[in-house]
Amino acid sequence: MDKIYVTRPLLPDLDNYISEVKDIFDSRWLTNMGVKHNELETKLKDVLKVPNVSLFNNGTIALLTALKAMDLPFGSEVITTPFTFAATPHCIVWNNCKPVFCDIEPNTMTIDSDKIESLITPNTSAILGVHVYGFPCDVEKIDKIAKKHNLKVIYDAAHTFSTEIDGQGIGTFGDITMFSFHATKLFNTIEGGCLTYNDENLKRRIYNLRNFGIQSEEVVEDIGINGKMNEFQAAMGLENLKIFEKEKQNRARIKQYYDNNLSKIKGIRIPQMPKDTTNSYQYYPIIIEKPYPLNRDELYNVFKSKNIMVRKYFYPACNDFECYKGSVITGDLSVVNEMKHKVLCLPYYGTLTQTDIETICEILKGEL
Ligand code: T4K
Repeated sequence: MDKIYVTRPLLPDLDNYISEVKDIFDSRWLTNMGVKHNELETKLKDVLKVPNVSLFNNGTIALLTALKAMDLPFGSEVITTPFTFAATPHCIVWNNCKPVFCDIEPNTMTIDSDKIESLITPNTSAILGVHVYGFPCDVEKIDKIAKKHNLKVIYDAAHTFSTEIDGQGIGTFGDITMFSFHATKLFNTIEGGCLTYNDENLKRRIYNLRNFGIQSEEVVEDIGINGKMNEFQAAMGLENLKIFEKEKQNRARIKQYYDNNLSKIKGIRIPQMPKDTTNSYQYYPIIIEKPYPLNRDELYNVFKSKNIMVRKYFYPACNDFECYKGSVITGDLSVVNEMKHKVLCLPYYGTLTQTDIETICEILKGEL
C-alpha cells in the first residue's frame, strides 16, 4: 500500500501554472515585488477580509518581522503557548525577547486566556496567541487583557487561512497576524506567508523590514532582512486562490465522514469549533483517552505499520525541546503536558480517497 500522509499540497492544473510561468519568463521579472506578487497581495485582502496584507517568502520570516515591527523592548517577555510548531517561540528568541509558556485550554488547545494574567510581569511586552489546528484563540478576552496591561497582541494564524469569527476576518484581531502559505497549508504558495494588520502606518515599516530597509536606490531607512515572495510563489498563490474553496468543500466532506464514524467511539474526542467561527479545515485532530483500548502512541504505531503517516502534532511540545528545557519561564502547563500525549492528526486533504478514509475509520474502530 502506498503511503498515506497527514496532508498533501493543493496543486493547480499544471497547464494553468505553466501559463503563469510563461508570463514570468516573458517579463523576465522574477522577484522584488513583481506584478504577480502585487496582484496576489491585493486579492488576499478580499479573501482574508483584512485592510492590509504584506506578502513574505515564508511564514517564519513573516512572524519574525511581525515581532520586529512591534518594537518589543530588548529582553522583554512574550507570553505564548508551547503547543505549537517550533517557529513560534523561535521567532520570539530571534527578536531578543523571552518566551513565557502559558497553558492551553482543553477543547480548542489555544492559549488559556484565564491563565495569562498570572504570567504578566513588569517585563511583559506582548501576547503571541496561536490559532492552533484552525481553532481561534479567545480573541475578545485577550484583547481586554492586552488593553488593561498595555501589551501588544500578535497572532500566529498559520493554520487559519480564511477563517472568520462572526463574519470578521481572523487576521483583523490583535495588532498583527501571520499566515503561513507553506506547501502543507490549506492555501499554499509552495513556501510563503503574509502579515495582516489594521494600522495603515505599519505598511511602510513592514515593507522596509522585508526589503533590507531599502526605499529607493539611494535611501535605506531601516535595518531590514530579505523576506520577499518571488513571482513563482505568487503565481502558485494566484492559481491556488481559484481552487482553495473547492478544497475546503472536499475537506468538509471528509470531516463529515470522520465525524459521523468516530464520534460514537468511546475514548475518541473530537474537539469542536466555536459556533461563531468558520472552519479552515487545516487539520483533523482527535484526542485519544481512556477507555480507548490503545494509548495515542500505540495507535500511532498501528497506523504507521499500515503506511498511514498520521502525526502527533505537537509532540514534543516546545517546552520539551532541548533548546528551551529549563531555560524558559513557564506557568502551570498541566493541559499542554496532557494533550501532547493524546492528540493525533488524521490524514486530511481533498484528494484522500473514500477507500482510504474508510480504512482509517476501520482502524480506529479496531476492525482492521
Ligand atoms: N506557526 C505554526 C503554528 C506552524 O504550524 C508553522 C508551520 C509555522 C508557524 C511556520 O510557517 P512556515 O515558515 O512553515 O511557513 C510542517 C510544515 O513544514 C510547517 O510549515 C508546518 N507549520 C508544520 C505544522 O508542518 P513538518 O515537519 O511536519 O513537515 P513534513 O515535511 O513532515 O510534511 C508533513 C507532510 O506533508 C509529509 O509527511 C507529507 C506532506 N508533504 C509535505 C511537503 C513539504 C507533501 O506531500 N509534499 C510536500 O512538499 O512541518
